[in-house]
Amino acid sequence: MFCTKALSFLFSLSAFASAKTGDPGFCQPGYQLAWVTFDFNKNWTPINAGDYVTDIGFGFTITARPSEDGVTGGGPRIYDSNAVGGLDPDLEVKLGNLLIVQQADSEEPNDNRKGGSIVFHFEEATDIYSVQLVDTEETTRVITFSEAGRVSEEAETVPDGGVQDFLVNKKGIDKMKIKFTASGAIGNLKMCIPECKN
Ligand SMILES: [Ca+2]
Ligand SMILES: [Ca+2]
Repeated sequence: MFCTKALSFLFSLSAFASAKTGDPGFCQPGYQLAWVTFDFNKNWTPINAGDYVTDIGFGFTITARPSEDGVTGGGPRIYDSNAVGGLDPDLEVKLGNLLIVQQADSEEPNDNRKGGSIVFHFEEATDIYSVQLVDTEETTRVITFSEAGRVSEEAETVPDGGVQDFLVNKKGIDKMKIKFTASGAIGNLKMCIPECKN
């Protein structure tokens, strides 16, 4: 399992995230709340718009399963929300890279109008604070799997061009599935990662 020492950038963001969420006590002792984005992998190699990602090295792998009209490159595709003039202006929310389920009839990145699922598979049971949802338009479900079982919750609809942190607030998650009915994207995950032992 990676730890926070190697993640000074995430580390500083995580302090900001804690301050912003006002919940510094969420993680257990020896763990720190980290704001994991999809802009760089663990080796600080930039992740590019249009890439399909399955493992960026932060303690989980990602898979994507499109519903009708979508495609998967194994994992979700990257949409650069800082760009302008992309295929879906609703996703140009200036939050760096977003994860999307790719629509089949577009060569350029575009989230599938008929939705699909993005699933995070955690290497170790992980405490998840929140997941950031963008432009979901219709019903989105956040489904978590842990030793305690499966919990499926409905996230509030995020309007065109909107951004919302969905509060997951659950411990010991093995797997988390975000199920979009229509369009939608994921901006970040706030999760607990261990501090390094010397
Ligand atoms: Ca779209
Ligand atoms: Ca939209």
